[in-house]
Amino acid sequence: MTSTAPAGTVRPPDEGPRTASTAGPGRGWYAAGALLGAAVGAAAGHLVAGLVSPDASPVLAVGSTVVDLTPTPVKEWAVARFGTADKPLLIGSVGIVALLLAAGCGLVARARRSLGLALLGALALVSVAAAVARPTSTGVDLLPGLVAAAVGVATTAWFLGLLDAWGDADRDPAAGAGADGMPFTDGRSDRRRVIVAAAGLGALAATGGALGRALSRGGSPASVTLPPPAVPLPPPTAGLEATVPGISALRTPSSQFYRIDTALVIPRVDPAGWTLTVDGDVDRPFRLTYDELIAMPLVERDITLTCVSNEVGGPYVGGARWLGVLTRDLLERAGVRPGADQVLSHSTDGMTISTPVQALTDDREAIVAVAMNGEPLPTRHGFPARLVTPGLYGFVGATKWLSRLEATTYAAGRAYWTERGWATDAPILTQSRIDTPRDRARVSAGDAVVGGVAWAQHRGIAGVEVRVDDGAWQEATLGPDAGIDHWRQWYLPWPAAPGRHTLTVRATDGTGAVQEEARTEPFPRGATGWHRIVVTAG
Ligand SMILES: Nc1nc2c(c(=O)[nH]1)N[C@H]1C(S)=C(S)[C@@H](COP(=O)(O)O)O[C@H]1N2
Ligand SMILES: [Mo]
Repeated sequence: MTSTAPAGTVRPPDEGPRTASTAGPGRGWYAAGALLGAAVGAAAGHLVAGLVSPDASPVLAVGSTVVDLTPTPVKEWAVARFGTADKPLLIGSVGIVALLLAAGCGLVARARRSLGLALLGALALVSVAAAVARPTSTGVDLLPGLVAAAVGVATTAWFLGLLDAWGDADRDPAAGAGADGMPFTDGRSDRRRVIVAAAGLGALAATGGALGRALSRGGSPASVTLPPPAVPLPPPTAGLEATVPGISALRTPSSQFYRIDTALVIPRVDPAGWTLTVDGDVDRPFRLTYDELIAMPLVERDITLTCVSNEVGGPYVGGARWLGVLTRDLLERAGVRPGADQVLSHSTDGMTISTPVQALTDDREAIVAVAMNGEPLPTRHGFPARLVTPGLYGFVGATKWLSRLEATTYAAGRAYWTERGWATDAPILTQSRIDTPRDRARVSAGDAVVGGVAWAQHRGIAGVEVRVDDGAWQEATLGPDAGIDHWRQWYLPWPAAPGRHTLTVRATDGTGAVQEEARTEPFPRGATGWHRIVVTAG
């Protein structure tokens, strides 16, 4: 259409190079053209997804499928190596691979136009398949990928048409001259047109992508007001952090709280449309709105969460004060039938987590939490509601963006992580960590202090001991007690002699059991072993 050569022009037989520029656009231009077309298509898909279904965005849908298909050891490695940065890295890698494949389609299209464009379309359809295969998908999830395919192929076809025109003009300077009145342009104006078009497509892709991102943001924690607790705890006591520099705070600020989940885009759930369903093997299934949930009696609980993937000495543990409704109240209201032994909890993003009925109804007082550290749950920690089960690792008791509690049996339904080989029953193992000094730190000889945290949720910490080199175990001083479901700070003054020292810590839980010494990997039921660091005093 924008070609300067009339439609249907028959190219002259190859007359061989006439001037240096007779080659027209090189292969790189065709690769770049398809890459740009694909980027514009992906941006269009992202934009449509932002309007109708954020998770169905082409790149994100493929990314989520990659996460789900990744073997457990690789996932563990990624979490250990990159922490929360594993998400942007994954999205980036999926995007780069997709763009490289698109560039390849451009090279094919240079020689065989329809084949190249068909391959590009097929590439986009992979994202449609990924979006539809998501556990939470609905018919509307087809749309973003289809739009991406159509826009991507059409844009690429148009751009490659411009390249053809440039090539034709280079081969037949007269045609180029006719267009802008300058003889012997060798397709220079076509070249200019191509460059402007490329820049335009780049800008279009960036704007569409950004707009789609803005659109996927929904309800926010700032929009809700919570009633005071019916069963409040005494105001939080001060921890050791004021007196022992470098020790973990007794209560982890929400902004510093670890985050572990499979969500590429943090689900943004509008509390106005959200409901919590309690059903399955129950006598009286019911559904609550957000307002109905927070109108139930709210209790305050100090609970430390721990991820099963946490290595000895690792960071995936944090303590907070939560506000929520007892799961016991919810399950009693529904009337769980005698045969049910598992509650399968579902999240708005399709996660399933399985928790023993026992743990959700006994005196440990698990809750459906709506607030953390005195504020509505942050979006990344599960707004508007999440499960918090004292004593169980997060993957079996801490469902974020909770939407449903389904009473069932372990025999009847398997949860996400169970499918991937993790333990079905995973109580948190006793652990202790040295926060200060840091591993490999230099400390001044003389009056040093060793300090850290220890946890054995729902058994409590009875004592912590520290050993310097091969010396005797020394009893550390424990910090304030925030209950058996919370971690405990500890410290030990240490008159450090000059030189290199190994410091080891171990805890004893409330039942009198000493923390296991033998080192094991986190998979499949949590790491055991004593935390040990090396420091130099001088
Ligand atoms: N919806 C959803 N909930 C989830 C997960 C998830 O991937 N998706 N991960 C679980 C795991 S493995 C842990 S350790 C905790 C972490 O909670 P946090 O991110 O608030 O610290 O959330 C749990 N709840
Ligand atoms: Mo976890």
